[in-house]
Amino acid sequence: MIGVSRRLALGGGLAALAGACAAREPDGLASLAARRGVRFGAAAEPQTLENDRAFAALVAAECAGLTPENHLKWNVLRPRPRAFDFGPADRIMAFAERNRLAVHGHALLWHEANPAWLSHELRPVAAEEILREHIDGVVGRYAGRIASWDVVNEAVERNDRRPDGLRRSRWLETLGPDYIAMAFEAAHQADPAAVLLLSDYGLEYDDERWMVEKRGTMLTLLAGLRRRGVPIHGLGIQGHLLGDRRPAFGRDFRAFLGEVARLGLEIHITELDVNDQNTPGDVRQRDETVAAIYRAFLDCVLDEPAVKAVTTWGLTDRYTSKTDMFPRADGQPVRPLPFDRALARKPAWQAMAQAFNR
Ligand code: 9MR
Repeated sequence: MIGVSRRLALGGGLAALAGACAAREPDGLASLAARRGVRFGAAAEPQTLENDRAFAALVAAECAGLTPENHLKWNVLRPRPRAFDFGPADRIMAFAERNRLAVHGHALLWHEANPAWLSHELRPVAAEEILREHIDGVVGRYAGRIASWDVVNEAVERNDRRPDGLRRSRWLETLGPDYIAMAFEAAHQADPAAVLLLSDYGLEYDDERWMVEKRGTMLTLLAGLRRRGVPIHGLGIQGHLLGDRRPAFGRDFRAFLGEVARLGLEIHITELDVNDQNTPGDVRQRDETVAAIYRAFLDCVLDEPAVKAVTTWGLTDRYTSKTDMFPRADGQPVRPLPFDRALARKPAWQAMAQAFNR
């Protein structure tokens, strides 16, 4: 006779095999995306998931993935040197595990959201040790539980005018360009199964000169890392789209995705949203504009089989960092995401669903 715990374990195993989850909506974005081999997820914070039950249920119904929006960043994890505060990250992990959401870790190295002590302590003699201690501590703690990581975020900045196009961050200044390879190696050692990404913004539009150039820089960087055998598995394209310009995701962006795939890399869309700070029209018109941008973008990226994940930066207009970062001049609330503030599906949701169904 099989004992209760054994039966539960078997049941859980079968459900996991089928990719099933009781709370997941059969016609939700995660289910639609899964049919074409793409994981749909969203970024969120532990406090909103814990304090807003309707929102938490929506995340469980519509998502298969979850990105902690802020709580794996240095300023949260590392308030003091040599100490880690995993409290908030553990809480969001617990939510993800209860709801069988694959977690995407964001981000191991970034030039923003760092504690003040880091720039004082980052000297050439200590920097490599600090980097390894952090990555080993964080990736090691969640090994086997965090499916993929933004290992280095926003490493390219052409305005910094280096011939290699790399951003002049504290990491680069103290360790040189090899800090990138070092970070990937440390992450791979701490969790050999995790999918490791280099992630960036400003790669999407065909008609923005600086983005055209940035795509070139990115390809050179990725090809170099692959050639050297650095354990990098994918490119994260943030996908912060603009609600006041033509959705020019055409031949060039599509070709770029193909080039990345030819390097043997996965592509994840890691922070998708549409900034409607300057989108003209009433709410209905703005929603249609935003929806058309989601649709054009997803039609382009889903055409590339290397695209394995699509994550929106938030899920509902109720909780979006765009509210503070890009408020509208007319005082109207921003509407960058697929669900409105009442948690109802918007035209952007329909556009995403159609793109996944196409
Ligand atoms: O949405 C995030 C916001 O709540 C934080 O205050 C901010 C600084 O940590 O970071 C925002 O997320 C950014 C992400 O980490 C990296 N890409 C740009 C995102 C902002 O749109």
